[in-house]
Amino acid sequence: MSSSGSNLSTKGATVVLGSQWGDEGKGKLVDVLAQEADICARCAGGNNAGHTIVVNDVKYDFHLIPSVVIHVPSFFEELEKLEAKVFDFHQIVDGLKEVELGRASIGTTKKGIGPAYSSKASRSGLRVHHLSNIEVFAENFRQLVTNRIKRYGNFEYDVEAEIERYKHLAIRIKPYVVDSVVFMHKFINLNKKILVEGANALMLDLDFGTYPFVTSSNTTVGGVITGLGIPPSKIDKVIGVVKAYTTRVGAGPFPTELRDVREYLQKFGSEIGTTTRRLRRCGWLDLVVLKYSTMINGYTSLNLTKLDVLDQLPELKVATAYLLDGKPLDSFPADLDILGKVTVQYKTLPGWKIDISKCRRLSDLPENARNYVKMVEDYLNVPIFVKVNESLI
Ligand code: 2SA
Ligand code: MG
Repeated sequence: MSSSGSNLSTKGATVVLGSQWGDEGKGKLVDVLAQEADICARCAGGNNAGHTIVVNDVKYDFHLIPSVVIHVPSFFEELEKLEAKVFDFHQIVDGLKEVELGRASIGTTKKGIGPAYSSKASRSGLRVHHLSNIEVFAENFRQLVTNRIKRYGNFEYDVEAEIERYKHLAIRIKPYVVDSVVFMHKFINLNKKILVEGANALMLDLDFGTYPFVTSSNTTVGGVITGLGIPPSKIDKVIGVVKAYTTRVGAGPFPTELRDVREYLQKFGSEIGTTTRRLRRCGWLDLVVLKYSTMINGYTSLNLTKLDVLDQLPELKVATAYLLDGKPLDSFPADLDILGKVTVQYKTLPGWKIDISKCRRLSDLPENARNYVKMVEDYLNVPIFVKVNESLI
């Protein structure tokens, strides 16, 4: 096991990605690594994401900073608390679409992410540079809303007031806007330490996640390239953040979800959504998910988080295979009907029943906790560094 892995590369970007269904603790790792970074960039997602960072007992919630699809008013709200392109109507449409889906709803954050990315994919979206010509912006904006009304019926929305609001926001946002391709390349060529933070996580990826129960962007390593305009050869390290158990917010398949440990994990792991305050669904660690995740993202190291949440459990289960008609599947199935039919095969490990929250080195951990870490590392064949509270060990 490597003792560190926290140093940022100067040979290319260091990327931090969520390896499960999100909320693995990317924000905490990024907070630690950012101290030595020259540049921090987000490459996907928007204000659906949520980070809780506690510094000296003060809790900060981050959603957009730094980000890709932007709800401009939230961006300023967040900046103000601390010191692109989602519009309010996208958020309204997100809610209407969920109602329309009824029992099949995705359980989105209702932050307008799906509708914003769908405007982008249908080539009718508005980009941050459109704000430099407010008349053209206004014309396109009216068209975009008209199209949505045609599709969803006449929802209540004051288009002209929104345009007026954007006239002011356009001036305020200007100093923060750069051409990200030029910006990133300048720092790449100077061999600066670049830290890239992915949003959400692999299993929520639009292409590789549990479609349609996914978000609308590429949350995998490909999203780093399309999101920032940097070539794959300029990514040097990919750190996958892995929670020592699994959680998921919203609807969709979750093979290792378990009722009997759910309350324990929700309580001791504070598993509540940062953006929507929904309780997160909880279950055992799933190595089938992590193997699939490692294949796609090619992690150079893993950061195992929240191991101390498992402290009081007498025994721990870890999913090692999905069986269909008694035979193990090759990988995580794309077909949710197949997924619905699998039986999960578990390995049971003894717990450690000791408070490890003060452990600072891997060698400080009790043997059973070290074995748990080692088992994950061996299964995935990727070096792990562990994080308990604030230190990397
Ligand atoms: P959306 O809003 O269209 O992106 O929702 C689609 C699915 O993606 C899930 N999703 C998330 N899952 C975990 N964490 C997220 N951020 C917040 C947090 C979530 C919250 O950090 O806790 O507060 O509820 C996040 N954002 C999107 C979402 O649940 C849908 O399954
Ligand atoms: Mg989160």
